[in-house]
Amino acid sequence: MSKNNTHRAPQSSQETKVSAPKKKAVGLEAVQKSIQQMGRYMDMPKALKASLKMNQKGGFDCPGCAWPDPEDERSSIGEYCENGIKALVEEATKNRANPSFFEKHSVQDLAALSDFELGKSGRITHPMYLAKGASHYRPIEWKQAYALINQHLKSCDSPDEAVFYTSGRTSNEAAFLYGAFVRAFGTNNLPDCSNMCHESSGSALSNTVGIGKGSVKLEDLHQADLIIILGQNPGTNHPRMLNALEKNKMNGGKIVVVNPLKEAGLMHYTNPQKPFKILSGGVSLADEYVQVKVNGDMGFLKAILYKLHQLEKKGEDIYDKDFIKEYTEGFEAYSDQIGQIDYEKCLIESGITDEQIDRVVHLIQQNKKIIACWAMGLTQHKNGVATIQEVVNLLLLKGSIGKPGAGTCPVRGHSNVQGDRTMGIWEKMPEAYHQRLSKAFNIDSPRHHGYDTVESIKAMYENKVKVFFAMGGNFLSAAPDTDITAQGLQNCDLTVHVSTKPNRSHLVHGSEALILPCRGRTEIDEQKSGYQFVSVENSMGQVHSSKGVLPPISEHLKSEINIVCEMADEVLGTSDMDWLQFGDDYDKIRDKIEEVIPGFDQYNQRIRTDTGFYLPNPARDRSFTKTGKAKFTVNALTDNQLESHQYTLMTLRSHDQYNTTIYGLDDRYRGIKNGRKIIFMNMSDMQKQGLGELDLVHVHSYFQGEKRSIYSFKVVPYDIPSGCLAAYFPEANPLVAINNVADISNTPASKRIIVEIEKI
Ligand SMILES: Nc1nc2c(c(=O)[nH]1)N[C@H]1C(S)=C(S)[C@@H](COP(=O)(O)OP(=O)(O)OC[C@H]3O[C@@H](n4cnc5c(=O)[nH]c(N)nc54)[C@H](O)[C@@H]3O)O[C@H]1N2
Ligand SMILES: Nc1nc2c(c(=O)[nH]1)N[C@H]1C(S)=C(S)[C@@H](COP(=O)(O)OP(=O)(O)OC[C@H]3O[C@@H](n4cnc5c(=O)[nH]c(N)nc54)[C@H](O)[C@@H]3O)O[C@H]1N2
Ligand SMILES: [Mo]
Repeated sequence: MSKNNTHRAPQSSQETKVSAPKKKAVGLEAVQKSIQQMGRYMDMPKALKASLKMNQKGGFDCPGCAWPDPEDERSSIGEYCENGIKALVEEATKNRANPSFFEKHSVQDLAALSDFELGKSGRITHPMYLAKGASHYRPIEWKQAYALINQHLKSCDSPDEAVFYTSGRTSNEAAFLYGAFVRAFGTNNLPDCSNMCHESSGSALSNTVGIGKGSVKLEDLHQADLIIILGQNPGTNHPRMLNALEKNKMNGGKIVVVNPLKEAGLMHYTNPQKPFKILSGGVSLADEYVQVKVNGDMGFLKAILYKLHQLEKKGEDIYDKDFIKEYTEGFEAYSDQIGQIDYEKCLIESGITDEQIDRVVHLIQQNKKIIACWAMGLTQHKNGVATIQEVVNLLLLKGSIGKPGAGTCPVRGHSNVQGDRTMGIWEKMPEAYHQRLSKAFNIDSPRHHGYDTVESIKAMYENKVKVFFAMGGNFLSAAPDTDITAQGLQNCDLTVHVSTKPNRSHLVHGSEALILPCRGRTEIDEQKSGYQFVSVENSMGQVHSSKGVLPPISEHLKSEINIVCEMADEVLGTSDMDWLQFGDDYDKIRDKIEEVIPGFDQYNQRIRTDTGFYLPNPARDRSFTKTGKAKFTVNALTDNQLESHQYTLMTLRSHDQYNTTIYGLDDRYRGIKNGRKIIFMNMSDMQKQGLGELDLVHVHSYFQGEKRSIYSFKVVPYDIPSGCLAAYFPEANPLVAINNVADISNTPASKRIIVEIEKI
């Protein structure tokens, strides 16, 4: 592929500056940055009005991450964080990508903008259409847009020639109806962002404790004796989690952090809402910082488990033997295997010393209520499912699940990604769902599995897909193997994006393309039956309502629900279901959800309470799997050894982005100003390669004999284990080979890319 592909974001031209990484997170500077963002991109009175309703009872759910809100007291000055404000500002911006914007800029022109500039062009105001061979998007009437979609869907030889993607911001109501429409149309091709995110957690947890979601509630974090945080950067990606960690510390809890990077938010937190805390300098978080190598977690966990096994054998009382006996199976096989593990190899794999292993073992030995939190640092690896199963082994040994202050805490990403899955956004929903859906909608829901994200890309690349439809998201930039994904999208006859803001997926399109603009979470949604609210499920399985407060930015916008209803009406016109009724009154959707999805009894009543309700969670009640037992598993130790000129590269988020939406060009906590094409590298590795700060390099990845490259990245010396590198997502995505995926979950292994560095 050439170096100038339009589907790869160009570099911003500003000069990059590097300073020492921060040792503390949040504090007054975060408040300052929030106010700055509001002032720059929004009208201030509107910004303040919206910020006071964010995450409040009766207000709207922050469109950022899925962290839960406190059930009791919520801060009256603002139940949000710096990055929540950035998410709000991004949606409620005063900038507009209106028809004259699209008239002025051809698709080619827009592709020359960086992702940051493209996003800052503002909210999309009208439905837009790119005709075959045309250079510019032009406005189109909604009716014509639906007719075009219908025409293309009808021209498919089979419903499986269409793919329907979902990003995780979509509400329960919209996701449920969308899933129903796609099944009524006749396919299960419902890839979603979760396939690239916590799919490994879902696979590992379903297999071991019988539910693919976490088991803890917010108050459990406050009460835990010990919280182990692996592969997660909450200071940036879930900042309100730091409040929970602060409470835990105040209650005498301990925190172990396992991460190749010493992320500021894991080390020290200054709560911006407590003046006393600001003056006193805040609270230290990590009691033990474990600097594993990238994907060294399996080695680390096995080293710990081996030592616990030895101590138990010596007669120390480490395991919760009653729990193991009553609630688990597979302990013998697990125990045999861990007793024979090569401990020295575990140390080499993890990069951790025997002394530090002993200190962590001591903490685990002393404490009974343990929570493990994790995110992408564990899931996006070839062995991601196995590593998470090993985390579960540790919790099971200590009986640390299904009791207060203990359990599994996969920290979810998008604000409703968990709800979307509950609602049926999955390419392989179980038979019971299909049966109930078929009855509720008078259809014959197709049973054969559909494509997940990676399979969709491959099918598009192989010309097996004619229509690609996306409910939100930025498929091109979020997906692995950017060049292959771009080709796949370009192979389609029609690509359709329901979006709020312009993104690169609009610019790398099928023969024809549509952008359908929708209302966002922050906006008032009025329909025939009056003002509507929607509902979402947070990271801890709590379902609550969300009601917008700002006037929609354009009268031409539709809600995602309206778009699904009107499209369904057009495409399934002959069916005997009245789809339009759902758009008039969202209570009617919730009634259907109650019919189809377990746990939503009296949905319309219970959702109208202040804090909503928790979904049933068998693991929380110690009712595990079909046999009733939780499963110990035997997982192989990793083998991550490389040749001396090779490195393991992880892709991660800066402090100034929301996935592919770039809020700004800085990464404050890591000391980066004005730079996204960055490679973080250990100083000794830089010396070995003859590299100085901000020298330019090309990076080449090698996978199954194929070479992929990214060009002209700047090297930054950083405290990262030797042999490991880090770069930002999505700039480094062209390096992630489409077949470089996690076993079982098929999640792209975007945290372990084997690369070589070429100095230029
Ligand atoms: N502001 C903001 N909030 C967000 C998002 C955002 O982009 N911006 N994205 C949302 C989404 S969709 C998600 S999924 C979450 C993502 O939240 P995170 O998972 O926290 O996001 P990443 O930046 O991918 O960070 C991964 C962390 O794992 C570490 N890591 C990488 N590889 C390894 C490894 O092999 N082992 C260990 N132990 N650690 C490793 C990295 O150093 C980094 O600290 O955040 C959500 N919230
Ligand atoms: N290399 C690498 N790749 C990764 C990751 C990684 O860590 N490394 N992380 C992966 C993860 S965890 C995830 S979740 C995916 C994210 O993948 P996606 O969810 O596909 O990507 P986002 O960047 O969150 O999508 C942003 C777009 O959503 C649209 N949007 C925003 N709000 C709304 C709304 O309310 N409604 C609608 N309809 N549209 C809206 C806007 O147009 C915006 O441009 O990326 C994955 N890709
Ligand atoms: Mo995610």
